[in-house]
Amino acid sequence: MRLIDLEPKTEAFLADAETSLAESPPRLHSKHLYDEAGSDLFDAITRVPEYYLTRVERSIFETYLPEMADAVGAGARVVEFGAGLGDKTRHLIEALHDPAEVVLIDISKEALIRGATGLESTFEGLDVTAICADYDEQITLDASAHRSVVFFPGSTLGNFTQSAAIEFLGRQARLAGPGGGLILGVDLVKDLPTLIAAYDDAAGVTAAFNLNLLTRLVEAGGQAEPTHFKHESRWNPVHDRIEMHLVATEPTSLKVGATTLQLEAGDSLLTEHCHKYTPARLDAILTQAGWTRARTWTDADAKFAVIWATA
Ligand code: AVI
Repeated sequence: MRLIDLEPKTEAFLADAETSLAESPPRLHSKHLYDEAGSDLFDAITRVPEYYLTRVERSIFETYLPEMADAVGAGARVVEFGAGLGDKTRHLIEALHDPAEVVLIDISKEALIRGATGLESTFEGLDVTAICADYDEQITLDASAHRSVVFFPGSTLGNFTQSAAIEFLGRQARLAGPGGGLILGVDLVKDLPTLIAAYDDAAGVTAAFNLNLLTRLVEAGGQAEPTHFKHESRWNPVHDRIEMHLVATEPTSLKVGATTLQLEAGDSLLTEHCHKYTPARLDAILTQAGWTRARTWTDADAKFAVIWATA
């Protein structure tokens, strides 16, 4: 395994919170949801009945992997954002026709090394490169005779604003180069009760995931009273997205560095965007980023889509 460390800057939570809580509306950024407790809670979210995304995407892969492998073609170089530990990566590599190389990109060196060594031991002879970098980095790969295919499953694109999604996919089009490909998992616009429940499950796992941000803030030295907040998932019809909020249930204050924020009952902190796509909005983003959608695989209820696009 070859490790390339681009030494991404991990932005300190408190410094970032000090700035984002002073914005209007006040925010805590979703990238901070994933400390150790948050990552475990997200794992638990993927198993609650209301959170259909992981289950449905998996079923699409199970059904259409042979078609995806034919679209990708033989001897591809697969480039995955995220540590590649999951079943999705393993199943994709298994299904592909004679894959040449896998390049894993992740901000966490530990997760990256775990993912890369796991893949290497599962697929003997597979060339594995691990790059420690964040999603904002323009990665350049060695020239290769192999077609590069970017793999970005799991609806993670949905957590980017529309402009950030275009920038990210544009960087991946440059990375893949002309003739390169993209396998992208995205969640689709659907009825409101299904969407709201997916982000506000009855067992309260998503609520715990969201509220964990405040616990983290206190542990890191900020001042906040987590019991003065409740979790809420809201639909924003202008941007076709679920927004996760932490809503004050009584007058309360937060203090982080030089920022003091006074909240009345009902005021909220925005913590995450989860965009849902229509084919038209997705195509607009892909086109602006330099991609053309060539195939779309979806489930019987058209809840989720995995798309194949070419650069
Ligand atoms: C990681 N990401 C794709 C999840 C989503 O559905 O947007 C994060 C999440 N937030 C609450 N539940 C799940």
